Amino acid sequence: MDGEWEFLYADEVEEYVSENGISNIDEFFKEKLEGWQDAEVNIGVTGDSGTGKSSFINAIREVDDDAEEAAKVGVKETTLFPTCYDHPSNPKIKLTDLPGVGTPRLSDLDSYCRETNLDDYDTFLIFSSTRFTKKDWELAEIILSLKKKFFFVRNKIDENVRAEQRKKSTFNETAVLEEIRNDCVHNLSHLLKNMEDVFLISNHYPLKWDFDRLTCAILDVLPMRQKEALCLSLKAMSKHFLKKKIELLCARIPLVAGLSAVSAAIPIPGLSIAVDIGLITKELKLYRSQLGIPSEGCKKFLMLKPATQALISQIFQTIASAASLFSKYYVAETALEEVARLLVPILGSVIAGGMSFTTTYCVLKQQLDEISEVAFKVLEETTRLSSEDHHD
Ligand SMILES: Nc1nc2c(ncn2[C@@H]2O[C@H](COP(=O)(O)OP(=O)(O)OP(=O)(O)O)[C@@H](O)[C@H]2O)c(=O)[nH]1
Ligand SMILES: [Mg+2]
Repeated sequence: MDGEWEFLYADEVEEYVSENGISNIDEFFKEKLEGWQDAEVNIGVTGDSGTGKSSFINAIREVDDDAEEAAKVGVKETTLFPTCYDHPSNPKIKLTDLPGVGTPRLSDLDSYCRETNLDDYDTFLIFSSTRFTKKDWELAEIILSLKKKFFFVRNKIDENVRAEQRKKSTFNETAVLEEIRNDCVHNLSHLLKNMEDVFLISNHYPLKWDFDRLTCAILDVLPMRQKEALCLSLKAMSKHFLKKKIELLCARIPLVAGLSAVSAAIPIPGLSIAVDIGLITKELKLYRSQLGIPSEGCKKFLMLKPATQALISQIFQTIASAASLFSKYYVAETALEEVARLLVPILGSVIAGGMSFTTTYCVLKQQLDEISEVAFKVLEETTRLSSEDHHD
């Protein structure tokens, strides 16, 4: 676990409880849980003409280059004016296809910055498919002066790897990548500190090289609200990204348990507690969709191994009867101690000390663990199948 997301908005919750006690805390929890849906993220994609900016936007939006809603891709200069594209799963995630820095119409940086309104973006990706140019690093310096982050992206790595494969009988992919990385870092030495600060990607193979590391790095530079928005809007295509999602969902648990306990409606048979089952069911459904667990019977589901399909069916049954999770639930003393030690100081003894909170907290944590385990299996199987497809 990163540590960073262990308890989402812990400081703000603590401040709220110390100032207001639990008065209207349900509204406060709700805002903290749902607010990410209103957060806008604007990513500016820039770099020389033909480096693959538009193709990247299509890849991250998971649309084919020839789809109607795709950014136009071509061998001749195609992006002449800034064009904004919404992410299909969340229109508040915006990727702007910026014209290349060196295009004749905007050949000097001043007119480029004027036309592109750099202030509008949260972060920038600067693309190259060969060597980064003087204009690229001059633009990076301007972005830095605006106190914004940028990422250097060296695209079309598939072409380099393929060319090298043809040339040498002793082909060594790692050496090719290192050579390219070294060259970029050397070229941008005054702007880059580490070899990892440049991202080697191919839009045509988003599962390979640094494509995933790049999406995770973008997440890491965004403020929490936007980080949540982007993390919960992009599909997890790698174990690393899936882990990021799990960490975020886990960090929501104290908020969900708190809200469920204070707006408790349904007493659980056999237990002297009341929880909001509707809220818990909603959170379990969020785990399922966020972690890529397919619906029973759909195409993706049918491609999976029978054992994985059985685990998925079990998840659906559990979600459909969330209340039953509680009636058979026993909260171990160690869990009680953990909640008391870690969460009472933040949430206050009335919420965190209550049985409803602790039980809901433990149930959600256990369910998240179980669904996560299945999610890793699903990802592994679908990734293997799609790479087999590629080689056919
Ligand atoms: N092999 C390979 N080709 C790519 C990759 N990304 C883009 N291309 C190709 O490179 C060409 C230019 O891609 P675009 O996405 O249109 O480039 P752009 O940076 O948007 O170009 P402008 O709009 O002119 O600034 C197209 O033929 C793409 O198919 C990649 O990762 N690998
Ligand atoms: Mg373009």
